[in-house]
Amino acid sequence: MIDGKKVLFSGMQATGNLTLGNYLGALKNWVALSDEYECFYSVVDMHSITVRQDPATLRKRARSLLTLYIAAGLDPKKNCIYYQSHVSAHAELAWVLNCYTYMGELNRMTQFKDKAAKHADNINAGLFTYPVLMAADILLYQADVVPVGIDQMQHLELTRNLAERFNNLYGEVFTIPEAYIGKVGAKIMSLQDPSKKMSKSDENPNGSIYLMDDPDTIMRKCRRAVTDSEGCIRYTDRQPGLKNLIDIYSACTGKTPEETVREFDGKGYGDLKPAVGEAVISVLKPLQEEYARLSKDKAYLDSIIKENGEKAGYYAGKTLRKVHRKIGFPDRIR
Ligand code: ATP
Ligand code: LTN
Repeated sequence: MIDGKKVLFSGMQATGNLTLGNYLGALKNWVALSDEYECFYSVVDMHSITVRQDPATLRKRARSLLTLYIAAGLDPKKNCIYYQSHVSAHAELAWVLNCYTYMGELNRMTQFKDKAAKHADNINAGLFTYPVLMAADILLYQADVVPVGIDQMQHLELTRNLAERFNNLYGEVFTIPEAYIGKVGAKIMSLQDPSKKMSKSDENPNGSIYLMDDPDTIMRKCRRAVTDSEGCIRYTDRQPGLKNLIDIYSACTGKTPEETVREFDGKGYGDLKPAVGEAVISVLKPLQEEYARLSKDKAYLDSIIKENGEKAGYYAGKTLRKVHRKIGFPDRIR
């Protein structure tokens, strides 16, 4: 609890350009929850280097992601929006937690297996212990709730297990966090292959709608989305491409999938696809405009980065000191 409010933590990696999946699965929920909780939203740049990055690009993308958080509607005066690498307690707690995590637990992580297969030439120890750093992120702020897409559930389970293991050994040190998965949009699939999630690191740019895509591009990608030959608008796992389009439309318009199916009753894919395009455009247009405006205001962004980095450091430091005391590290001499 901070000032009588429950705490929320979440983060995104500064790798690649954000997709509509990132927005509907995560960012949109962040905004919806931001009044109710005391929120920490991190640009997790330390996670990004588990895959090789070009330094100049990483720096640019990290700033762009932080700007997008604000452009999407998070008020940086109320929400702590900051760079993970500016708060050294993340690395310090991750080290401690590494010593309480079993190899077997990390071996089971499906994201590790996927990423290791994708980057076979660079299966580094950081990629393997990635979930431990994520646990440190969450536990440092004593977060009650963590809004993520479904793909992150396994990491969140590990975080809970680590927190419980630690508390069993040392008393009530960490709050046990809960995942928050949005009802619609928790897993947006690729427009070209509806068996795969829409991903910012997909090689096929037609599979993903990027948050910065212009209206023509969005329309073209929606019209070309892979569907099926049944031709009838239903919401079923047998028609995964169509189901995904219904999910996107519903998430963008605030309707339920059932309402969407009713709206398109008797109509065909040729009606639905451009409607999905329009719905996406109307969600992304204000976000893009705000992003363009904010990006020009260097002094404002710099002040946010400084103030929020310090605020995060304050809360993270409190937890880290408690952990150090519990595990038997000597007190600092003041
Ligand atoms: P990458 O493709 O590089 O692994 P990513 O697109 O999966 O990245 P992350 O930075 O790992 O993006 O995820 C940021 C947040 O967006 C997470 O909460 C994740 O669950 C959510 N997310 C990512 N892709 C989707 C998707 N297709 N549908 C819903 N949520 C998603
Ligand atoms: N692993 C997450 C990003 C992430 C995160 C976190 C999400 C790092 N630390 C803490 C929620 C809470 C991902 O790949 N999407």
